[in-house]
Amino acid sequence: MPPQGPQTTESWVLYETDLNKDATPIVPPSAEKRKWKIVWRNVIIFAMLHIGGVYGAYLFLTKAMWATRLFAVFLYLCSGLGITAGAHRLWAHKSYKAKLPLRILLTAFNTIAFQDSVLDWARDHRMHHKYSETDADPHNATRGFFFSHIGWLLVRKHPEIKAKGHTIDLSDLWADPVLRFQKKYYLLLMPVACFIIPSYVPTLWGESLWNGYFVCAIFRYVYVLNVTWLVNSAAHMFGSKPYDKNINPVETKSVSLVVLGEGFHNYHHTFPWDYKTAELGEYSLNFSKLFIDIMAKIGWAYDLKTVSTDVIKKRVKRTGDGSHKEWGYEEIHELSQEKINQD
Ligand code: ST9
Ligand code: ZN
Ligand code: ZN
Repeated sequence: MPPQGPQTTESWVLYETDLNKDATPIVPPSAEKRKWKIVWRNVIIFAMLHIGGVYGAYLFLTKAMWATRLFAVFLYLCSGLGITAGAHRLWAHKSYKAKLPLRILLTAFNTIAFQDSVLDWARDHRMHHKYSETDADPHNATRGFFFSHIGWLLVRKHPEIKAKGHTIDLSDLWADPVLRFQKKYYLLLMPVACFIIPSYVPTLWGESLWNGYFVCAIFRYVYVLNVTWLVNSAAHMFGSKPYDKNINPVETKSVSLVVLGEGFHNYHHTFPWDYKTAELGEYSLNFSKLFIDIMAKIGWAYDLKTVSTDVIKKRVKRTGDGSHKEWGYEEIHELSQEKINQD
């Protein structure tokens, strides 16, 4: 039986330190009910964006020129890397370092993605890791799929987020002039990068501005938002836990493919400093790793952090759920068989 108790950050921290690793997996308790302060402006904007996104998907599949379709995919990859290789792995987790040209490139890509400035994104994400599955986690997945996917952007934040926010140190990010520039001019840069340029460029090869807008701006934007949100929702719910059975995040290959390698979420929450955000980081399922490796080859990325096989193996055996393909049930079974034979 998982322990029951009021859902506060403190109580969950207590459970964590009290973990008996051999006992039934201890999952974070569900959040207590709360009174929502709905932000209707966001509800209306996101509803309209999604209607426009569905129409854009229809144009993408049926009417857009091939060059326009390819450009939309190109923008998906660029803006996706601005989140994965940029806001997430470089800035929120400092899992590698980047020279100025790469920081400028990733900030530009990140602005195309319009998920708010890197400084704001990284602040919420550091909270998500530090206070995972509690009210101080902006997209607390114990509130269910809808809340962790999009709902958290439709309501005022929980007071715990603002109360505990001061425990997050962002001085390393504020020290970067590129990020300060993005934050200062965000309301000018974002519309140009996310909507105006993506809509205009396809007219250069004869596409209509209408198709350019709905396919390369709206559909592409809504698509990237939704696949990103899947990491907060699906990747905290449906999958296996080979590295740590005591947390909610899971491994999900299908999500990983569309989020450029960010679906190995049980691994990522266990070893958040690994630049691969996955144990193996095969390129086919981890386009972001391919990108960072190429950047490292040309000298723009350096000090790539990772985790040794030995540390991973020990952790898998200590806290994994047995589903690890090399050190899972069979190896655990063999070890216990050996022990029985010795006794
Ligand atoms: C978007 C973000 O979609 C998506 C993030 C997803 C993260 C996924 C992570 C998964 C791993 C990576 C996988 C990547 C995969 C990518 C694949 C790509 C192919 N700490 O926020 P406010 C304080 S954005 C400390 O307004 P409200 C602070 O004082 C979409 N303090 O709260 C703040 O003032 P300031 C586009 C904090 O009023 C003040 O509170 N953007 C913290 O409750 C007010 O903050 C939108 O649609 C903190 N963490 O409003 C905008 N947070 O900022 C949506 C707050 O001046 N957001 N404070 O310092 C909003 O409209 C509002 O934030 C709200 C809450 C209505 C949701
Ligand atoms: Zn993370
Ligand atoms: Zn997570």
